[in-house]
Amino acid sequence: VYGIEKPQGYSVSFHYNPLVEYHHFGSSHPMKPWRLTLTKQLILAYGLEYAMELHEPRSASFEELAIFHDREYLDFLKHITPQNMDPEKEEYLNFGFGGESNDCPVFDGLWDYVSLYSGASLHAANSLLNGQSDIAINWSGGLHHAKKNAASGFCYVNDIVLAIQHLLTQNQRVLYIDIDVHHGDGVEQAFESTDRVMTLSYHKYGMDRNNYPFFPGTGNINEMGPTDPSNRGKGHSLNIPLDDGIDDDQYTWIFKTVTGAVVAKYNPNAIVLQCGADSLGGDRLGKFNLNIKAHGFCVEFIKSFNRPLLLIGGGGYTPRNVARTWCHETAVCVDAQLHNHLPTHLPYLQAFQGEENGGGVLYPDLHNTKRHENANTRQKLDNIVKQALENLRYLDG
Ligand code: ZLV
Ligand code: CA
Ligand code: ZN
Repeated sequence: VYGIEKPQGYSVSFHYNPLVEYHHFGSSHPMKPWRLTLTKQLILAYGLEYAMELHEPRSASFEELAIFHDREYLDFLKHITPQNMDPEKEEYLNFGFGGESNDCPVFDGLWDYVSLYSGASLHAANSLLNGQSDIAINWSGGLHHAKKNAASGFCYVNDIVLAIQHLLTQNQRVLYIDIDVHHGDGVEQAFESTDRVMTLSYHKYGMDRNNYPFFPGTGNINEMGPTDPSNRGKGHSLNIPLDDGIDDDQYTWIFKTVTGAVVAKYNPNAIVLQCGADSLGGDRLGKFNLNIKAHGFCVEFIKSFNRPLLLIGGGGYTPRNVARTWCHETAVCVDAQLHNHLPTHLPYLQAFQGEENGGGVLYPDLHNTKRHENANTRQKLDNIVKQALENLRYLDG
């Protein structure tokens, strides 16, 4: 704005098609694409659009999605509607729909929705590939549970796998890091047989009071992918199982210790960071106790490695805190500091007011909202780190 020189710092691109906001999973479903409207409004109200390049990507095509997904599954996704669906049909269950919880409902515009968020991740990856940006952001993506032939956990198409596949066309090694409170099982599984992708997920792991496993039930410390020594993917998945109520200090410590060791050892050419905001305190589904700045620390830390970086969204079920977090993380990318007091001209300002802990601010204290007792002890975390560093030795071959 103030002259013709290229500004210092990183060039950041923001990939977002607003059509994605108009899709609804159903009124009682926790996934609210509307959180993306709030995120975008907050980013605009703080003026962050002047510090990055905005892109409105087109939808991904059937052929682009077929690079990872089975065609029969995509055919099903493309044609299923609430009117023509038949829950009795076997393919419906086989493709991950229905079931008692109905995590993955059929809703109007499903195909448009999946191709929009996937198109944005592909476009963001492309912008890294052609050198247009150093950091590319798609808050509408990050749907890490989708399998090549099945929907799972609110995820129908795996935009992360597609974006990584695209990055692999010009990068020898891609590191995937996942700070969503759930295990990034779909991405892990997709690349279990290659050494060109390493996956690292931090998540809640364990049983609840009624002895049900926290979704998806995988991701213990000893799950490192295939163990067959002839498998190239051996040791290229690392899982960090955490317990309820983990706090800022514990999380940032374990994140920096383990992630730092992984980056040093694997030396990736590009990094993909899934920033699921359900790891915050007060999330409707999550069990952790993180504040926004601790979550954002993960972005700062990854950014400091100076590798092409793709930032994508993911879970996040308390929409106002999702918006706050992703706005803060957008600011981290462009090196901006934001005022705690929300801009007064913010549309939907009401959505951020009248909260117990700090309505009207960007950084409320989330520690005491829907409090989860901290079940993580120093000793347990030390052991996890020890085991994780030991697991990394498998990378030596
Ligand atoms: O954030 O909660 O626990 C990326 C992501 O990682 C389950 N599904 C399934 C397996 C048996 N249970 C059903 C239990 C339902 C409990 C009530 C809900 C209420 C309405 C709709 C969905 C849920 C729900 N479902 C809460 N947790 C689940 C998980 C799936 C979590 C996906 C996380 C997605 C976007
Ligand atoms: Ca995770
Ligand atoms: Zn999640």
